[in-house]
Amino acid sequence: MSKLNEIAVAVDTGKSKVIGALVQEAINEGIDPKDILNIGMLDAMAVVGEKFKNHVYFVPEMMVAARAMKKGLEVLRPHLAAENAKKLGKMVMGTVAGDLHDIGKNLVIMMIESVGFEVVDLGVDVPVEKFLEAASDPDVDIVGLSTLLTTTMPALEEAVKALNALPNRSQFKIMVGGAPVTQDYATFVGADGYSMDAVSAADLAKTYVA
Ligand code: B1M
Repeated sequence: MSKLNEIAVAVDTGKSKVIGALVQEAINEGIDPKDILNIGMLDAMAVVGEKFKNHVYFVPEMMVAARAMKKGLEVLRPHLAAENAKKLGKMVMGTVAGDLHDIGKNLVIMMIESVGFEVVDLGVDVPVEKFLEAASDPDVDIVGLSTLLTTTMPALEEAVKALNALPNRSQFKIMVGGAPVTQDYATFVGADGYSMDAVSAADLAKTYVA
């Protein structure tokens, strides 16, 4: 079995104790960290989601897979190297109220930090008030909102509407993303931008401070 397959199996079966060593071995073998992320981990997580949808896996299996993914990311993080030493800008980001998913948000944060932003992580299940308070910091260039559940899309809409009503609205951009979010939906709720993944989120963030 290839190292990337071993990593994928470790995510799928929630092997959080061994995944860190596997990721390190893959790095030592010279495998591109982006392949470790995309092929080893993200593809495996998509399989976990499919199994959940098809009632092969249930919440406990999703939880152990998520824990393994996080452990693997801890080792991978420093290898998704910084492109920029100087600070490009400041972003605040959170997962909206009612939603506890944070792997995607954390990955977006990791990528945006890696291109030179300071990112303040507001966490998960973030109430509108917390987004508003964070956005009133005059140094903030971008407010990011993530959601993974169709049931929490209204919470995203509510938060974006409230952010749009802030008196300092012209000082920051609003970026949204997450599996159920689309460009059309982002436009509909009044966000400035949408990205479908962490790499394009970092590219988009750079355009806002260029
Ligand atoms: Co949940 N879950 N989950 N879950 N979970 C999904 C999202 C689901 C699609 C599974 C399925 O049915 N196939 C489904 C949602 C269905 C829907 O809404 N239509 C679902 C459900 C139903 C639930 C519960 C309701 C289950 C239950 O309790 N019955 C429950 C809800 C809890 C809550 O939030 N209130 C629940 C719970 C959980 C766990 C806690 C067990 C765990 C989360 C652990 C954690 O995050 N710490 C979990 C997991 C792991 C998943 C799946 C399997 C994987 C999510 C993930 O991490 N993906 C997921 C199925 C799937 O996605 N295939 C599923 C990898 C991650 C890197 O991708 O988050 O999409 P993603 O992020 C991407 C992009 O979306 C984008 O970039 C990221 C990186 O490329 N992106 C942005 C994200 N945010 C962005 C912001 C941006 C820009 C881009 O700008 C600001």
